[in-house]
Amino acid sequence: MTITAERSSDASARENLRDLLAKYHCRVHQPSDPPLFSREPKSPMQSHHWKWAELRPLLNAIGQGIDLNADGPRRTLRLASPGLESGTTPTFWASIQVILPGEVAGAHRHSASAFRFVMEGGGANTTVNGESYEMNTGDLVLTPAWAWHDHTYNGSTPMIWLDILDIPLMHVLHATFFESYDSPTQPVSNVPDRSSRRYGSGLMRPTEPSRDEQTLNPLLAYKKQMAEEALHQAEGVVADPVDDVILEYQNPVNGKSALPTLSLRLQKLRPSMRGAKRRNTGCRLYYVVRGKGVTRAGEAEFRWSAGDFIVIAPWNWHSHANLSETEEAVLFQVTDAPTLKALGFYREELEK
Ligand code: GTQ
Ligand code: FE2
Repeated sequence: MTITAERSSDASARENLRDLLAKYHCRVHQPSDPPLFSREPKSPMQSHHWKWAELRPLLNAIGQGIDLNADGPRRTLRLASPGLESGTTPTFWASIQVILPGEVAGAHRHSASAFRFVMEGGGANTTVNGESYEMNTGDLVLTPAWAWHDHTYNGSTPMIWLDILDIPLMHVLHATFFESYDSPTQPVSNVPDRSSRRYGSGLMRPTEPSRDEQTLNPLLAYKKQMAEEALHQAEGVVADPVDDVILEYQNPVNGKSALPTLSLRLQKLRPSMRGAKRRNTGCRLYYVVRGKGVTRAGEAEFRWSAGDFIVIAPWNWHSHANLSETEEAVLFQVTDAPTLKALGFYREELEK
């Protein structure tokens, strides 16, 4: 018997078994099924670049066109990467939230972890489990899984921030929980910035963290000034060959990533920096805080400047360069590396 004949008789045997097995909610692999494995990741997702000049008018359009009811969904512009059905990466979504003077984004909680990185404006407040944190450009505020949160804004011009949530991961694990609070805002406790007072120095911490503080990150807000100062101090010490000077916002109790699923980072590409190439499982999203540069990802070349976003698809070779000889470039980076590492799926390669 030839090999082709064997294959086709095996194929028809499999096909013939299909209905019998299906009756008992079982199946065998069919020749028409996609292969279980590939030699290396084959993601339908493509790396992508969103330019601030193109996002800005879209944000104005959703600001004018979409209502924000205090008990309804948020007013957000989602970054939907090419090749994915929805969302920015297989595990997390990036959206830009627009809030107008006087508005309230009402209180709720969900099993997805989230955070906000303020892109423009200031003076909004996010209340997280009764603690209230002011949001100004460059600040980071966490809303860990299942924390009540609402946003209020009393400023005079529209304010925008980056929202990241691990929604696709929550969906694929069928672990969605959501609850609305019974009024638009929650009461603020008499120590409104408790987590900052206990953990905000980044150097010292309470000798006896409570049980709750050890479960999820007990530090809810990271101020721009402290993060930038830390990054400045790190300059001139050993740098990353790809990302140059880079620091992670850490959980001060266990030294791990700020959220269990996501690592949040601030990095500086020094003037004229030309980085090495890397590829890794999982995705990286970059938001350009300031500066000008170029990122190469797979076959693509993205020339970026302040306000742009770049996402790197899984296992795409990527590298960065700062195009200025005098100005530094500062990027805020999010990666789902903690998810992949926790599950044994993390790999990376540096081009030699
Ligand atoms: O601000 O609570 O972009 O619940 C998506 C879901 C923001 C939020 C989003 C949310 C929020
Ligand atoms: Fe939310």
